[in-house]
Amino acid sequence: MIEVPKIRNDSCFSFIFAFKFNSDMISDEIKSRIEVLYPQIQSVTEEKNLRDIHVSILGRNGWVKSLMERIKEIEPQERKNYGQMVNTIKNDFTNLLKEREQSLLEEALLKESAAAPAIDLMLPMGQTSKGSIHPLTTVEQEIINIFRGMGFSVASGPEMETDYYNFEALNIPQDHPARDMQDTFWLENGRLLRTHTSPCQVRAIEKFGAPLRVIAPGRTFRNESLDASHENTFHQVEGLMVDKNISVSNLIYVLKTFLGEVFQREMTVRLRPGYFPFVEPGFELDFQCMICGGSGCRTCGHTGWIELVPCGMVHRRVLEMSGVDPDEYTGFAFGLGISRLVMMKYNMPDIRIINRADLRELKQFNSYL
Ligand code: FA5
Repeated sequence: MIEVPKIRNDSCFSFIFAFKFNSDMISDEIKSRIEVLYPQIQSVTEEKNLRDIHVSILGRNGWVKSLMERIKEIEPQERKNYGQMVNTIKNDFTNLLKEREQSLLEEALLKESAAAPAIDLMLPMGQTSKGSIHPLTTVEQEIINIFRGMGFSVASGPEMETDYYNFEALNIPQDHPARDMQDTFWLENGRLLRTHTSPCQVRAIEKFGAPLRVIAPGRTFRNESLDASHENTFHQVEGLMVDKNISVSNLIYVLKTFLGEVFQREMTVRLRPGYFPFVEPGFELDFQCMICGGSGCRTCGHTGWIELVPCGMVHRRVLEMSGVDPDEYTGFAFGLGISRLVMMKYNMPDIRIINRADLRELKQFNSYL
């Protein structure tokens, strides 16, 4: 037997050395190859060199493969032993190479962390910026909470609408001059970007019937020239209440309660006539200017009133077209511009700040969150 001093105790290589073949030439050759390879693997320091050794032993044209091919040179009665031995060599070298690879990796990591500058865990943290909720989202959520408290559910509708829901079903037929009240983005597929949230009224009545109390907040789009109070993409919230005996008093009560909650004070409101084909009568609800208390100032254009919510009693044709009997049910609807409400609540000088998403601008309004 050959003495192999460096072979580990737990290695199966010792088992190999116990083999005796009739072909001494082969067994001696195997043993001396192991004697060379084993210390070579143990002492390799470069990952690349280890990979080369791996290929030379276990690769497609490696040593183990050539050992397999030599089985024909072995006496038939010894072939089983020989095959077993070649398998053992294969498994042992596979494990040995894997272990060495792992220890090289650990050595490299240790070297890397020793070279890296030490981290002082006691150093104070640098300035980190905390995210916050967009003012528009805050106001929209506030609106939802207030109306939920009054028994309203939240509905929605698609931003890409059909002519039918955006106009026809709201009593605005083709060629009706009211179509020009809202400059529309028409799409190539014949649809349009909804110009208001009022289509949600129709969709909600069709879906849920009467009685009904819903609000529908969402994005709306108009092909308008932009200025400090006009955006082409802005948010509205539609409100709708349909039931027996609903009157203008219910409308005033709900909107007055809503505004009182939003501005956290008793609000003085008034209704002026307003024209919208889907309500009859139609109104503009104004509230008394909070800056001057109604005596007139720059904010309210010296009128003492600020225009806020277009609204009215749902037109009987709209109820009819949506499948509700207007002799049995009546209702009110309103369409509030949320983006304008955000401006007022946060004292925002320009509506375009809302969509521009410039943190330097938006940060000014975080203190309200
Ligand atoms: C409407 O859109 C109606 N659908 C509202 C309505 C609903 C009336 C139900 C009756 C019953 P109007 O075009 O006035 O109405 O728009 C409603 C609100 O949206 C305005 O008061 C304003 O606050 C806001 N708004 C309108 N255009 C713009 C714009 N370009 N940028 C920002 N806000 C706008």
